[in-house]
Amino acid sequence: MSNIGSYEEKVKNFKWDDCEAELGYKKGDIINIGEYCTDRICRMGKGEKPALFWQGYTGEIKKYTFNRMRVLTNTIARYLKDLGIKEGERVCLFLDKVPELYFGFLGILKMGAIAQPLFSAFGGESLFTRLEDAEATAIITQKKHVGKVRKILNDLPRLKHVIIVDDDGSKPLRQRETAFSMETAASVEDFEIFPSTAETPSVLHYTSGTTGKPKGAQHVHYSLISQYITAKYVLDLTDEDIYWCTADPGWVTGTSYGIIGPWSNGITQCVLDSGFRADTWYQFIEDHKITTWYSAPTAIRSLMREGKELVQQYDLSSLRHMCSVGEPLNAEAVIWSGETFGLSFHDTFWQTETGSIMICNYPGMKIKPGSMGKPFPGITADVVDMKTYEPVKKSGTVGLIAIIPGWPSMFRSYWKNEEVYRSKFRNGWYICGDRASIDEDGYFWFVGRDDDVINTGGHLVGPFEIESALLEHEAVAESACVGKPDPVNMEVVKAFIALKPGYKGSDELELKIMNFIRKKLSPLAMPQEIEFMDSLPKTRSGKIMRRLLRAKEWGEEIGDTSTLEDNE
Ligand code: 6R9
Repeated sequence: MSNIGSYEEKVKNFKWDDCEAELGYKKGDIINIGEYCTDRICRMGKGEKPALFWQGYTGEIKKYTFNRMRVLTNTIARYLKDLGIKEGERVCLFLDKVPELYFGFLGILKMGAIAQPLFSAFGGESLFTRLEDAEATAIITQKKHVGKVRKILNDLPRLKHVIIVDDDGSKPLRQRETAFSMETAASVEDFEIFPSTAETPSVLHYTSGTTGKPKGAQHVHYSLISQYITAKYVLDLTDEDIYWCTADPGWVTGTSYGIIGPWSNGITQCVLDSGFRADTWYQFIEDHKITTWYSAPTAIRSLMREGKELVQQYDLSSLRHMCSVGEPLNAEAVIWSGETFGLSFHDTFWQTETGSIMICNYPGMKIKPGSMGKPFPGITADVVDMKTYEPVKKSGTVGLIAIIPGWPSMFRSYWKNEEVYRSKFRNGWYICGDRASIDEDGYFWFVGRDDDVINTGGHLVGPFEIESALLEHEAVAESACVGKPDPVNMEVVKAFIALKPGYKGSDELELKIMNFIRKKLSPLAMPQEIEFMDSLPKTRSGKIMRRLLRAKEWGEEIGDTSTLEDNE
């Protein structure tokens, strides 16, 4: 029997108050995610239960119990407090998937600051934009990444502390740098946890939009209620499970379901700090006897490419439940996983902004391969007309995915960008910015994004950020970036570029520009293909017609081009 039992029954009887009661929380109480994920689990008698099995890329393994995690998160919290970091200040985590990332996250929350997790693969410019916007006062990083911080430090006067977690003393520290090792620092048994309440800010996750800089979706400690209950009902986590979330905490999946959801449920989880390799992944599942697995379509498609034969070389019989998030999960992937593992991946849909799973497939509920499933109990989701924002009502009609605001983990603002935040709410709905339809059985079917954001392997990249960076290259006069279909990543970035006079397009220049973006932004933002053009198609008002370029890549109808500049 699954945790959720009958989906229909749960929808009928669901109350957020019951979830609060399950967590021993009453309105107005102190609620601190750091405390709930560590101290509370220990108080429940699970102090000696493993919280984390961590495996590094060299094969090194570290194990931590809930009690050890409680003490280490205290130790980090105390260190940050002693440095002078105050409640509400932003502390950035810029680390590989090392234990310090996970415990640092909870330590920051325990002392009342706001955690800002960023991918360690980010280059200087991506890092700078987000640190500057968040006005972070401290960054926690590793030796191997500190070089990127050093380069931008002079332009970040507010960033007072650069904390290096693995400094070996071999080289002198530079300005604002401090060395801290959670393992060798004096253990802090008792820490006075910051008395956060429901609306106290907790996490600031950056996400890309079509225009402007990336936006910081701001969450609060009360998000715990949603993250706890969705981890229980959707991931179906139980006390005996060994859970693996493959996501990096630089992405919201890696915090909501790689930290808060599982640990607030007192679940043992595994972390593999290495890149994707099918054989390493299967070995990891076999070695740790992983039972529940949360991954993404891009990884699943990569596994499919490696074939069934590889799967048969491993004992994966421990697996009992598998979920996916980040992009549409193709029907073929659902069917393949059923045939290959004897279990189907359950698609889940949500966003950085929603903080927790909104629409998904539940254990025990019939899966329609290719469908995102149904709204989580307690969530009212619908598809609304693109102009009137009224529910489309008729099954099969495509519109915008919309949700009634008010669930616990809804973002509370975009950092310093109230206007864009407000623009996301229409006619009493939160508008996700995705298109879908609902069938006669109430299942949601994803159609596509309603904007120009590129979804590459589950990661959203904003065309604007890449185009801005491209303009900094000496040869580039103008550019437009769109998503181009890709069998594994769903989309990859393709850049159309008009060069400055005196430059000629060549393979060499293409490579140079690609590398320029990889270093400045990240490997994900790097265009996989560049097409040089004499000029870019524009509207009469001078806006680059990305839609036209995108349609070309997807072999779609071009649609209305009546406003095209050259189309008189
Ligand atoms: C958790 C996360 C959100 C956007 C979302 C949509 C796409 C996510 C999906 C999906 C189809 C799914 N997306 N899950 N599309 N089917 N199951 O991914 O957050 O990085 O903010 O991305 O990703 O376009 O709006 P985030």
